[in-house]
Amino acid sequence: MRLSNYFLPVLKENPKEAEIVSHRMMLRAGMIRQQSTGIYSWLPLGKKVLDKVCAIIREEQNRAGALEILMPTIQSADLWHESGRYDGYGKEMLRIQDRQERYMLYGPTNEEMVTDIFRSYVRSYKDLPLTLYHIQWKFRDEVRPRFGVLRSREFLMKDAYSFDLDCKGARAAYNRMFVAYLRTFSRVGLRAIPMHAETEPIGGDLSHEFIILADTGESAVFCDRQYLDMTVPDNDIDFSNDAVLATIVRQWTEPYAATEAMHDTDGVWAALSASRKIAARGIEVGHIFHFGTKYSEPMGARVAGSNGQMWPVSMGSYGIGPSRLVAAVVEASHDEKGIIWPEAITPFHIGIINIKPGDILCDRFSETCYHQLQNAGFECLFDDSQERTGSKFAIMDLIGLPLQIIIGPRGTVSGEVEVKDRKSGKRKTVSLETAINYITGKQ
Ligand code: 5CA
Repeated sequence: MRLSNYFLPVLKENPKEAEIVSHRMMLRAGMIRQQSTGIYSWLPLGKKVLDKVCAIIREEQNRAGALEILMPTIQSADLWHESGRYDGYGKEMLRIQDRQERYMLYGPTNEEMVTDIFRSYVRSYKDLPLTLYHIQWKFRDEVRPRFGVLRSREFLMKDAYSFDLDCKGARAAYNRMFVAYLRTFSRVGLRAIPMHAETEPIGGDLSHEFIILADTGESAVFCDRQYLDMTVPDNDIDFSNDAVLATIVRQWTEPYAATEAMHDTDGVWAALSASRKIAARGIEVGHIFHFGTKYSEPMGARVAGSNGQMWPVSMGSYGIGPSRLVAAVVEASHDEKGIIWPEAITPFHIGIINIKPGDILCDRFSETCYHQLQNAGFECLFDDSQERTGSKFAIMDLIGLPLQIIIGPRGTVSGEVEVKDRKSGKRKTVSLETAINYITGKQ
């Protein structure tokens, strides 16, 4: 992509409404634009990152055996009357009336709707286990929307829902999602710690929040330092082996980890040595729940067991906020100059800066570099603009692509370009050929 053909509305000044780094940098890098309180548009650079995050989430959901569907954003209030949640949900729910004066709502979550889908088709335990998920916008009229897309009113959610004949099956489904979450967050470049958590307003008796440690996090969290060294299961993990998954979940839940609401200052925490205690702030990027028959019972989602008797299915729900996750990555990975994208979700792999467009050698080198890297499958953002050199460097650092190739008149006369690693800031002067071979050889 040539910058001259792109839409990258970077801001020179720090937007004053942005209190935390991720909000500030996402606005400055032209990733998002606020349209109304807690409601954002995603501009090209932001949309690319969001799509990459969703692609990783999808891969891991599919690997864990979940099936993708797409449910609407607008729901009928009738379903929520059936589950008994319509009144209790309070002002967070955006309630709408259509032209027929039917009561509708903009979905804050989809337990009711997915339970309705399930009960319409599934009758037998032979069709279980079943886990359905979708990635869809949600609306919650939060009391305090803030920090940009970290806590917005409209936000993207991946929500999965599991259906099993009994509690044992539901626990296995919970474990599959638990392990899928460990892998998902690790793949986007984050260390997420599963912590015992409250179950409201979804309900149930077992729940974990996946938390990223960050000073700007909204909640106080407490955990064992051991979590920072634990190894995430690799991609040949067998999701059909319940015993293996249960062992992994046990390992990842044994060391102490709790959100403020569940924190017990006595017992295990008190016994931990001071050097192992982490009392910090955290961002919740995922939340999983087992709630048994809370929805299947009142909504009549029953299946026949092996003896023919009908049972309400045992359910769980599993959420990740992809839009929040993008901001969480920025919180975790930046420096004073801007964002530093992890390889897996960077909007472009390489930034190519032509310092002097119009100069014959600079143009030739830049074009060769751009074409060869694009052809080798790398996504490149090629700054072919007439901006000042300082400003080109600042923008490239701000948008945080992992690798930069800087092509200027001084180097090109001796056939050389500069390769800069965004994270370490280290620069190397090498021939154009060496630079291209080095990068393409990394594939
Ligand atoms: N139905 C369940 C699980 S599918 C549920 O709604 N869980 S939740 O309320 O915990 O939300 C799931 C995830 O959505 C959270 O972990 C968080 O990553 C994201 N999320 C929740 N509220 C917001 C918000 N206001 N802004 C951005 N992301 C949010």
